[in-house]
Amino acid sequence: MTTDTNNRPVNLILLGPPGAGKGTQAQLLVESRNMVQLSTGDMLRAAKDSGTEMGNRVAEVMARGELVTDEIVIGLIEEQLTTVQADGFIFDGFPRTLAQADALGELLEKTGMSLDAVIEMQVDDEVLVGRIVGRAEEARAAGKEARADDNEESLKLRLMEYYKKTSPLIGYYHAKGMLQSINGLGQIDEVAGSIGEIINEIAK
Ligand code: B4P
Repeated sequence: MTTDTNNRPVNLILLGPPGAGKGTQAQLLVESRNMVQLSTGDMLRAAKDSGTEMGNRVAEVMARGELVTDEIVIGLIEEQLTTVQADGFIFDGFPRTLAQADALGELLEKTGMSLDAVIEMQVDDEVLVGRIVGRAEEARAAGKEARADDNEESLKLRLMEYYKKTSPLIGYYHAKGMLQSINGLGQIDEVAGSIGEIINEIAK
């Protein structure tokens, strides 16, 4: 992967179904480009682990594979955007609904930032199931607890939620001229290469 940290900061959204590799690629961008990852999934899991009232409320919703309310996730992102300075943000798993997308647009405007690209990671459903079930098996083999939503039953609902509530964002961002779709089926470094090319082009 080509990296260049001297270029201007880039703010991007990683969009795709559960298991598309959004978190995996966001982590690589943090390491290679010093960008800041804003993962609503990680924030919600942290809230769950902290045992706060909000954490307890979201834990059950997430375990079932449903989306947490817009109000909660927009609040989490607003808190980060108004307190964290970064050489580019990666929105990982946010927005997931049209209301979240509108809220992000308003927040970016309010904080004087702009969105450079929305990268849609395309992966077939059968591959997604294999990856998620594989992650749960790996966790158990290592003596750890698997994620509560990494099972076939929750995944079915996560995929239904994605197609119903999140996939409309593809048309939303396409209409704004921001959508870039990539093949998310390759090896992790191949997918990272595709994302790197898009960022290098924007940051020129
Ligand atoms: P997230 O934490 O965002 O997780 P995800 O969509 O399931 O996975 P991701 O695409 O990041 O896949 P990953 O890299 O981990 O969401 C979890 C839940 O939180 C949601 O269901 C919802 O309840 C809640 N939530 C989060 N954001 C929300 C929002 N904005 N609004 C409402 N609710 C929200 O990869 C998965 C596996 O595949 C890993 O094991 C990885 O190693 C493997 N993998 C990745 N890329 C690969 C590749 N190229 N080849 C082979 N394996 C690969």
